[in-house]
Amino acid sequence: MATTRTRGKVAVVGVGSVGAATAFSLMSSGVASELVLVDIDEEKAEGERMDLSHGAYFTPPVDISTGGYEDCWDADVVVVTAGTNQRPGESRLDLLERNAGIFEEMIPQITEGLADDSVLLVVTNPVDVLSYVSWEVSDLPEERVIGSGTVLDTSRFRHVLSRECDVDPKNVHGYVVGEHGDSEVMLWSSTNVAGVPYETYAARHCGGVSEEAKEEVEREVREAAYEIIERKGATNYAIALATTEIVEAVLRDENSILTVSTLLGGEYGIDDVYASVPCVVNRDGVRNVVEHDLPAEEREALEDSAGVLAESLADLDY
Ligand code: 6V0
Repeated sequence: MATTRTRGKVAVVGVGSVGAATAFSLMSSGVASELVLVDIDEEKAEGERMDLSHGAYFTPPVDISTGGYEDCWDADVVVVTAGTNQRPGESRLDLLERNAGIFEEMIPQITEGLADDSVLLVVTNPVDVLSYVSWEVSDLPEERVIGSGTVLDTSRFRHVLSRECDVDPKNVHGYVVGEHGDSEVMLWSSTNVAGVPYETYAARHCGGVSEEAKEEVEREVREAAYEIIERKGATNYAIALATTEIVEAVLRDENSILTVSTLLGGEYGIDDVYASVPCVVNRDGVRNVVEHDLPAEEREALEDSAGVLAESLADLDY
């Protein structure tokens, strides 16, 4: 049964460029009735609080404060964007050791007093590995530890295809799965425009799609973050909107299907890694994984991607 509470308290831990944009998005969308901003740089958190508060006149009512990890304990959702970000030319997995150390110290302090129905949403990269680390060091049930995963990449994929076909991205259905990173997999076999298989739609309405064109789409999606970081030093707006979408799915008990990163236990032949696959997301976190019958090529690519993540976990001795 759907809950009646549709707004709630959201804690944002790490209010750098991603955390601040996320707080702004959560506030503008009206999904959060209470926002608490937590950062080791307390002055930065306070500056963001002041700036956001001055816009409260224009948004649905929201109570914004700053605090410490203990102020996350009664939040409905704790969004973690704390850590260091990707430097130009650096892969997400290069960030691994730096951010894993931060998480091992920080997450237990966030979760030691966390309410039984709170959901922990990890955004910091490498998001799949850090979601696993968070789950391991927190003692939370797996369904309540979610990574933002490839929700952003799925949105990028739909955006690129919608541009190619000149249709609203909302009418393009296709998923990016696996690692949020270089080995991610675009599920072309199930991609469609308004229910029409993508290749059929493209052949009928936009001059067809060649294998080279598909590779170009994949390259654009996969390298989007590098291209943006090269130009502005970080990515923040689209991930903030993607994070808001996930928080909404939780707070509004939506049962939305989103490619969040979740602990796989045999689904798609993958076990004991966090990776993104389509999941039903609601007030309890991940309700269930949606299993596609993948063609061999996509299944193998997804298994390879999970293998990359398993190797990273092994490097960290998890
Ligand atoms: P940033 O601007 O450096 O902000 C990070 C913030 O975290 C800073 O304000 C720090 O003071 C703070 N911080 C560091 N350690 C702690 C701690 N222990 N407790 C509380 N706060 C702390 O980085 P930015 O906001 O650009 O990126 C944050 C993370 O998001 C990085 O790991 C990015 O790689 C990642 N992204 C993830 C995406 C995804 O799709 N999952 C997309 C974009 C960025």
